This record gives sequence, structure tokens and C-alpha cells, in this order.
Amino acid sequence: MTALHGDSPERGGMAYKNIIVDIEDNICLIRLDRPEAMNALNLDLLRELGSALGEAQKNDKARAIVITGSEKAFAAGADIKLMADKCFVEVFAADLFTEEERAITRIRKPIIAAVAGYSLGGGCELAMMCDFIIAADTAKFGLPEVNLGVMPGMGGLGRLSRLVGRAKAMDMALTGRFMEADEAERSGLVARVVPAKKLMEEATAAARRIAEKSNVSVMAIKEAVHRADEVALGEALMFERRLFHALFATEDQKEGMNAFIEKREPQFRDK
Ligand code: DAK
Repeated sequence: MTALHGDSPERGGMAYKNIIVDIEDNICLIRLDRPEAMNALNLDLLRELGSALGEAQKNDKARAIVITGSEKAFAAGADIKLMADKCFVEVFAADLFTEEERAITRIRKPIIAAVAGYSLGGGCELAMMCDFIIAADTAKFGLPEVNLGVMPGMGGLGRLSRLVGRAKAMDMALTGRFMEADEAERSGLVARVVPAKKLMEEATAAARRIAEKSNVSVMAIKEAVHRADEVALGEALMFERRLFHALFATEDQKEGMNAFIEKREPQFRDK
């Protein structure tokens, strides 16, 4: 196992202060680790996260990624103490969080958010940037920025609205109320809810299942779903169809289909 945290360059790779990164069994597990602030997202944490994801994107030993927090909090939002004194010109000129968001959303490998406890504001937005969310029964989601005199700004309104519909997105963003795990599952915000004790087992098992597939088809699926989020349906369907056609140029398509016919497990080679 490669575990990177704190000042431990002797372990090779990059050392991080606000996250812990483990690569094991083809899974890259990234744990947000600012316990003193409920994993509030400051610039250092977000930059480390972007950097760890970029490394995972390049590392053949990371075939799927899981982002998680602690039992208490996935992340309680962007760091309010960091933002409190800022003025418009500062956040606008610095284009606050834009690069940091891009560093997460440009990752082509699948990312699962394993969420326990609070997932609020920027923390909820981060979870929604992932490809899907597996939630512990202790998870609480919310966009409480309205309580601070601001509003969500890292895609929270657009993404939540698409996932749970306009009515619930409005309800959450305007009232700032929290949504418990079972409502989040009913509403389509999370893929599944599991007992808190089983969260990491379930999330890593899902990641391991994905890691066994051909990463060409996995990345094509991710790309097609994300494209569908952004373009009109006709365009999305055409893009999906063409990617489907393109997969017939891969050896893994032959292997997958022949393995089915020969009643054996496929041996994908990402080719
Ligand atoms: N930021 C900074 N510190 C935080 C924090 C946060 N978001 N959330 C919690 N903490 C800190 C608390 O201040 C406290 O620190 P100390 O006082 O001990 O030093 C420590 O974590 C423990 O928190 P509590 O004592 O409050 O713990 P409780 O169990 O009583 O309550 C809570 C937990 C999560 C319900 C509560 O801490 C809470 O309501 N936290 C704030 C939640 C919130 O409002 N989240 C939204 C933040 S605003 C942007 C795009 C997006 C955003 C910003 C910019 N751009 C494009 C520019 C996003 C904004 C947000 O996310």
C-alpha cells in the first residue's frame, strides 16, 4: 500500500497535509483529512485533491478512485473562515475555486464519493462532482450557503437541480435545510445508502468491480454520461452511439463478447 500524508517524501510521490492517499488493489482512495474543521475545503486541500486526482489519472495502478471524509463529515463546505473577509474584487480576480473545480471534473477515471456525516455546501458540491455517491445512513446533505448571505457557486444549484429536480433543489438551496440519507436516495442524489460501518467496504467493492472492467469502456461510459449533462439530447445520443461504435475497434470488445460466448471470465487488457 502506498499511503501519502504529511511530510513523508521518503515514501515516494507527493506528500499531502490535508488528504491521505492510498493506492491498493487498483483503487486510489483519497481521504479528506482536516478533522479540526469538519474537512472544510480550503485552497490547500482543494489543490492537494486536484493534484492527487491528477496523479491517479496518470497511474496505471489506479483504475477507480474513491473520495471519502471522516465518520462525522465528508466535508462541511468551503472554508468559511477563509472566505469571510474577502471582497468581490478578490474572489472575482482570483476566480476563486474555478481551477480547483476543473482539476476535479477533468478526471476521466471513475470517481465514487463515499459520504458519511455532513456533506454541506462545497462538500455537497464536491460529492456531486463525483460520478456517483454511496452514502452512509448517517449522511446529511445540504446547500446552506443562503444562511451565510451567499449562494452555492461550485455547480451546486445546476447539479442538484438535475439530480433531484428543481423543486427539491429550490427547497434545499432556499431554506438551507439538510437532507438525510434516505431522502437523498429516494430523490436520486445518491446511488445507494449503506450502514455507516459498511461504507468503505461497499464503496471500495464498487470501485473494485469497476476496476475489473476494460478502462476503455469505463472511460467511454463516463464521458458519454458527462456529455449528456451538457448538450441537447440528440447530440448526446449521437455521441453515445459513436463511442459505442468506436469500442468495436478495441481488443477488449472481442475479449468481452468471446468470453461471454465461451462461458468464462473476460481478461481485459485495456486495448
Ligand atoms: N468552514 C470553516 N470551519 C468550519 C466549517 C466550514 N464550512 N464547518 C465547520 N467548521 C469548523 C467549526 O468552525 C468548528 O471549528 P472551531 O470552532 O472548533 O475552531 C469545527 O469545524 C467543528 O464545527 P462545529 O463546532 O460547528 O460542529 P457541530 O457538530 O456543532 O456542527 C456543522 C457541525 C457542520 C453542522 C456546522 O459546523 C456547520 O453548520 N458548518 C457550516 C456549514 C456550512 O455553512 N457550509 C457551507 C459553507 S459555504 C465558490 C463556490 C462555492 C463556495 C464558495 C465559493 N466560488 C465559486 C468562489 C462554497 C461555499 C460554502 O460551502
